[in-house]
Amino acid sequence: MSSSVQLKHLSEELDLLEAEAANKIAEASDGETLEKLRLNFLGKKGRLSIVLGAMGKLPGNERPLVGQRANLLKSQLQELISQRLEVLKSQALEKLLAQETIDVTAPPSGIPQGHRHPLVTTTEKIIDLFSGLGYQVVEGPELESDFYNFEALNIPPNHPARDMQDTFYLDKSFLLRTHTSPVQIRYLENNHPPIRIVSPGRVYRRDSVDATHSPVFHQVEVLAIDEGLDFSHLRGTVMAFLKAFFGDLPIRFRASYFPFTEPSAEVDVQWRGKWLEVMGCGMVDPAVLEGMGIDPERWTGFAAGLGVERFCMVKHGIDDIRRFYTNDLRFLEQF
Ligand code: 2NL
Repeated sequence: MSSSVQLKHLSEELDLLEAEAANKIAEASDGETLEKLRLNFLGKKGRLSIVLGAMGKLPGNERPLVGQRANLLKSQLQELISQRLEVLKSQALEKLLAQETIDVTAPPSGIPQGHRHPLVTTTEKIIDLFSGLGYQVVEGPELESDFYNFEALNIPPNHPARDMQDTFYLDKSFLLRTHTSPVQIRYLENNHPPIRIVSPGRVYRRDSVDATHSPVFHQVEVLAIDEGLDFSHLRGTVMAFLKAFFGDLPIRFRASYFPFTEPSAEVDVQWRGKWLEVMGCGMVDPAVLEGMGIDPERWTGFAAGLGVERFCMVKHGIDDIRRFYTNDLRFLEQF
């Protein structure tokens, strides 16, 4: 009787062990916990070993029953543990993959994206059109000497542009350039014709601020010097350029005067029924060429200058030059 009680006792113990182990293995959330469970149930001093040890006290004919059951349980638990380990491994991998996923269809972050200022895009557009005609872009200093800004351009000593009222002087000899022509004079010092250059940049004049004036503004100047250039080349270049920039608007040339060109002209485009002046131009005065050591009997040149702000205002119907400098996003975001 006592042996059957023991047999029953051991069988119950194995039932308990099976239920408990299966539960705990299923609940194990990592490899470390699983290894502890393995030692606890299947290790040398584990609970299954204890049952197997107690088996020795059973009568010989009952031992195989418990032994088979215990061995079966052992391999079942081993199988459960290794299955659980596989599940945990693949869960960890899934988690890692999910973290590394880049959702290319996700909506943008909402961080505002800036863009170029209208004066920059206008300057680039103008430069691109002349680059396409083979002109090289040349830049130079904003701080200039009287020689490059005035003297080399045939601007006489008593000319109003030289007045303290019109030009920002740093001292007797240095000033803030009033146009980008000095860039072209510097280029002529180091390069021989034929020449095709375009010079963009910031220029300074002592104007009071109003809707059409700013003491700092932007200019692009164009200069071509070659054999046989005449006013028709100037006119053809300016017409093609204005058509490419503004579209097919009526264009007219008006005789004008600049100290550095002869003859000179101002150019207007017609927009909404009004003639608007957009640039000045002319044939380079022989005195300017001669001053740069270029023989005016052999070489002739044409030049043109324009204000970037004015170009942009005419093109987009902007009423006030100050819009470009006050950084109002309601204005800037329209471009
Ligand atoms: C205007 C007029 C002009 C030039 C600029 C130039 C440069 C050299 C020699 C001769 Cl190196 N001329 N530049 C010529 C005619 C007009 O600008 O209304 N600018 C806003």
